[in-house]
Amino acid sequence: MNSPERDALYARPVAKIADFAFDEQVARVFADMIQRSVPGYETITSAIGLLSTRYVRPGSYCYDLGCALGAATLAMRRHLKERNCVIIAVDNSPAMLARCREIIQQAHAGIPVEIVCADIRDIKIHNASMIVLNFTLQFIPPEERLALLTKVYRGLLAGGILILSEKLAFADARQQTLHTEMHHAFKKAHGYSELEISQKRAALDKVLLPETLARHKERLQQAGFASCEVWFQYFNFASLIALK
Ligand code: GEK
Repeated sequence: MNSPERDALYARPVAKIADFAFDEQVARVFADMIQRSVPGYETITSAIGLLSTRYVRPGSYCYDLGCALGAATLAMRRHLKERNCVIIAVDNSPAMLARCREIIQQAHAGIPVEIVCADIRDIKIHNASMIVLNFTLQFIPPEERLALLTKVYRGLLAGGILILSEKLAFADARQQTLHTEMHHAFKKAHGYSELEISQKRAALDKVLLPETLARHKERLQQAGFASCEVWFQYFNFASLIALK
């Protein structure tokens, strides 16, 4: 991949901040934005590749739900050479998917990738040995999350894996403040200004709805998952492994 365009979308004062949307201008800078905004993003993405080697079964599907530019898809594909399986990468943003398509085509050929423009709440999921929700569930209205995770659970083969990565909220006010401020410190350390941080935060306020780790674990259990564990956390960003 060429080096990504630098994210400066919120660098200038904006009179009225609109809700964040995955449009063409976000798609252009997304690769840079997510690396500088999500602590541990690269570690999580590369671990998704490692996990795929262990979990993906021949003749099955891997789903990358909310694939954005396809980082998790590419990580899995790099590790799944010559395994008889297909990756299904789904996103409902045409702008993100147009770039995703280019990136996947430029990458070295490997197992087939089907790129699907759809809402992940509407697709069928079946015969899956691995499903990835890498920072996507947080954009689904909370009251619709259980139905989605139940569909994910049902679509997985026995012994299959879900990787669920999310921004977290904290029940304890001091922890919430600490993690929020440390996340902002992370963003500052990666070159974002106070103005960029506060304007982006306002844009995401009604769009990205984080929940507590306890709530996620409870819901995964309700959806049917036999076990789930956090395998990675960096401030208020965590990734869980749930097993069927
Ligand atoms: C990565 N997983 O780089 N249906 C389909 N896609 C959706 C929906 C929906 N209902 N809601 C949001 N999206 C990626 C990063 S980004 C995370 C995922 C972030 C898509 C949305 O269009 C965007 O591409 C993605 O979910 C979230 O590993 O921006 O924090």
